[in-house]
Amino acid sequence: MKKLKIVLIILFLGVLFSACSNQSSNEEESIGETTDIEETVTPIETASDDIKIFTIEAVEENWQYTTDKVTKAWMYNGMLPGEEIRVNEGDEVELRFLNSLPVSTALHLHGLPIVNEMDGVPGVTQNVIQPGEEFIYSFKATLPGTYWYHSHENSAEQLFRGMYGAIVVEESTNKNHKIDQVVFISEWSAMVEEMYDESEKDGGEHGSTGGAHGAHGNGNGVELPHNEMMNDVYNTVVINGKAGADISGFVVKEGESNRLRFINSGLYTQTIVIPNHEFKVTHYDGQPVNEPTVIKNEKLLIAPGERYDIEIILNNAGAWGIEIFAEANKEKLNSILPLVYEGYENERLQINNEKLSTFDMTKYGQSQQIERINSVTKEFEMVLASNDGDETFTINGKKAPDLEVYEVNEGDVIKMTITNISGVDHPMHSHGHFFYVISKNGVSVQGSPILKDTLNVRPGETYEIVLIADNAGKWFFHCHELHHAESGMISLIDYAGN
Ligand SMILES: [Cu+2]
Repeated sequence: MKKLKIVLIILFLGVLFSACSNQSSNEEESIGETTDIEETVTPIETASDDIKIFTIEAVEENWQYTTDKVTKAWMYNGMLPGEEIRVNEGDEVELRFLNSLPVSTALHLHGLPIVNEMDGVPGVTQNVIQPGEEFIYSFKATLPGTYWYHSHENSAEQLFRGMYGAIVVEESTNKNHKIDQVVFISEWSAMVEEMYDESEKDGGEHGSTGGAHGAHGNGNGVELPHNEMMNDVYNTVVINGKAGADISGFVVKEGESNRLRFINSGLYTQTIVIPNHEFKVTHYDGQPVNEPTVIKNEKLLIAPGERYDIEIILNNAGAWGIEIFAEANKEKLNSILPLVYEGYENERLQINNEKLSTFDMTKYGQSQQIERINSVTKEFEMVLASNDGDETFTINGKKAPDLEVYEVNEGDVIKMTITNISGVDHPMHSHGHFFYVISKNGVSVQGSPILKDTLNVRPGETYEIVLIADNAGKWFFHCHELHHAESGMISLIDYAGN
């Protein structure tokens, strides 16, 4: 059985690798870039005292997921998740990045409003950072919120191996929560790790491990689609770098104010179940919800790349377990994050026992007029589809390197209609821009304005979004299921004159 699985994974990864190795070399060609990109970075010597400086080193070290599971990981500053970058609104920030890995990489600052040169996309906004090289990422922390940084090179593998960390920009007001913590959700698989290691031994030639593009075979002529292959190999939920009973939770007191910042850095849409407590969803992708109301008995879905900040009303003392699981693969991908009141530390964790519906952000919070989004100047379509039995994923029938390019002018107000006609979720992430979600399946948003940088478009769904083109450059708009991105599901927002 194991041998069969290995064969399957070779095919699986072969397809991914061949897709991703083709991608970065040809993207440049398709969008008119040369290999060498002129980089303007602040020299270290001129950094003033007013700048908050963080040193981030990408390293290969062992990481202990559980008391008995140690693996070789690629991490930022030897930690999983990587060292948290926590700054105040208005701070000037410098991330001095050093690549001490045996492979090339680059750092994407996910969600943060930044200039194009800091976006960390090799071949588009910067040259890839070779082993031993440094790069300085600088930004002004203008907009409070929950963000994250992660690799944008060979990203399905590099995130899998541990290359992600949080960036928290704290508000100047309303910041004194007793508990304010990031919860990263991800997945791990011994089989996938083994395959990545094998491919390195083969000389690191992605694409050499097998596959031509085509359906995944199981050796008996039976084809397995992408999502079934995924469910076959990913078997461990990782919460803040730990798995199973080693997941570390929260010890709380009744009435304590709290802010839990959930970030999905993995590949699956995950479900979060807050057990037998009321809670509020205060932020989508770091941006505040207008007048969030208290809810109960609702499960929250969080897709790859998304963030949700929540506040739990702590009034039900006991030892509780927050369930976090991937509905598409619950049998293997499930976990418990402890939420334990002081005095209940030795009790057995209880999970939710109430009936749940699914949180609907289109009807949550208080509505509010956003004038700017009414004067639309351009309209685009984004049709998300798959070919070859979910082997390759496309946008408007195109895939990277021959990607869909949305040409815009600075000042445009862009209405984009996004439709998913494939059979799997596509969490679509826009670099350098937030967008307003204005309707879902033809029904206007009823509740709070929804400002996001990552929107999960599920099979059969249609959303209208409005994006204000106020940040010139070349920006990816891609699926954050990174296998899908590597198989081609990437588009580009390209400003005239860039
Ligand atoms: Cu996708």
